[in-house]
Amino acid sequence: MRIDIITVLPELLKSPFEASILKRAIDKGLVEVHLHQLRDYTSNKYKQVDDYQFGGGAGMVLMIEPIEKCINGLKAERQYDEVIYMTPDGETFNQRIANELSLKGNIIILCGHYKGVDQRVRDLFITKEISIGDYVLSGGELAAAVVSDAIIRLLPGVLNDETSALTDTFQDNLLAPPVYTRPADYNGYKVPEILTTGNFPKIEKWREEQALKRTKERRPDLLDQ
Ligand code: 6GU
Repeated sequence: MRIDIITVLPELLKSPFEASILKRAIDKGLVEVHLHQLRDYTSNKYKQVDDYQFGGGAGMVLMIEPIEKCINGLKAERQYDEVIYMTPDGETFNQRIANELSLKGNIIILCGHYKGVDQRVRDLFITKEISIGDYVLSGGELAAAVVSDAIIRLLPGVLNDETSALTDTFQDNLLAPPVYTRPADYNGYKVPEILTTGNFPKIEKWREEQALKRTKERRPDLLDQ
């Protein structure tokens, strides 16, 4: 898989891909992540990427020209399955969308900024619009990092048995059960006894019950889906 991210703030997106699971996935060649500075695609000498909106109103809007140049330059090199625009008015991101996107080959992610992008960019180039929740961020960069992380960890070979995605919260629309590690007794606070018995069928049953209980208490909406 290859992810191309278009942004005016590539430095905000560097570090998430330089540590832990995402770094290992890149080092193993399971995914390529390329950051593109939108200003490099401007034709004016001030490298201006935004302008005032027609009709008046506060806030700058990203212009179509550099975005078109960047997207079309990428499309000339390879096929893309999806051109995603990160925006608070997009579809709310969830594990189902992460699962779907992890099956794609190459994707472009465009990060919005200021008041967003010229609507014609959305009409002409964008195939999917994603928000990461009902709150407003300064730009789409951190949201793009969130979406990329959720996708990359699902790619075959990225996680091992210890970090397996199969037992994640949200797989099967259930929250994950509680987990414990040593010591079994910490100043009188004990680990549930069942977990120390070695009776794996019973442990598995306990975990399923706990997952269901936790989901009922915290996220009953998931059980309706
Ligand atoms: Cl994708 N962008 C911005 N600017 N704010 C957001 C968001 C995206 N998702 C939630 N809030």
